[in-house]
Amino acid sequence: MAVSPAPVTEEQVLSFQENGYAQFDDVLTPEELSDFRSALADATGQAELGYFYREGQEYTQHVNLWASHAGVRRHVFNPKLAEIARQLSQSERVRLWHDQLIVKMPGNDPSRWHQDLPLWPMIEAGPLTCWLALVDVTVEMGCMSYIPGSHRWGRLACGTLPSGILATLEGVRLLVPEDKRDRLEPVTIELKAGSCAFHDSLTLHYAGPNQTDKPRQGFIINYMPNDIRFSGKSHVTTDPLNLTVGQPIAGEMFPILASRDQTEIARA
Ligand SMILES: O=C(O)CCC(=O)C(=O)O
Repeated sequence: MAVSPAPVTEEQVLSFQENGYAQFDDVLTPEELSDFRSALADATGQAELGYFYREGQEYTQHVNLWASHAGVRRHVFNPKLAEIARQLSQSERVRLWHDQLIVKMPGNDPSRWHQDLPLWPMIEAGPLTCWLALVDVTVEMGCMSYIPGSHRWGRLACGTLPSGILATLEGVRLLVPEDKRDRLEPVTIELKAGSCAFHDSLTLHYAGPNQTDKPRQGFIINYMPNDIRFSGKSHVTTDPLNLTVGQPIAGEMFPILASRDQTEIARA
């Protein structure tokens, strides 16, 4: 895949820093989107690939398809998306943390409000997520919402509340700093297929239920700046790797996808 300059403006970087998320329209060409969807259909049709798969009430998740399917890998390594991640995170280089094909089936529940970082085995903050729409994603299908500025509120104790409470904004009020409670104004973002939104791993986010009869298909690429260290927390991506606490999360499972130094970038 040819390297093309990433379409990131200074305004988008500033907006990401201020709000903790940013929207990018039409990042994939129609050809890229169609090829990506075909590759995903091929990968998910091969049970023998042996990647992590989970069906839940909120969505179905296929994790790290990149590692076993070359067609998917070419799109996960897309230099355009990775360079956006690098510029938004203001880092020298970004690595792949993991990928997820995420399908909210008709009738699936809301994806509860949470931050990503407390769920991940990382000492430092800084990772970020690209949520790419593989189909047009509307409010009725359960598009994503973000709470602007919440990435500056530190790691919140999302996991300590009874299950279900965080399906509503009322639940979020129990978590956030007291002076923010009465001023929670989520922004909901509908995306056309081939468009995406990036969010910081500390940004509170949520997706509504799928109230349509069509699956809501999205693809998530989680990136991390170099130099993020392992905290010891269990995670499907790091569990098989026997990392020691404090060790940088690096190596072949976490390829460099964008760098100021082009020679460091991994090839799909
Ligand atoms: O796609 C969804 O419904 C939720 C996605 C999510 O939580 C995430 O990107 O971290």
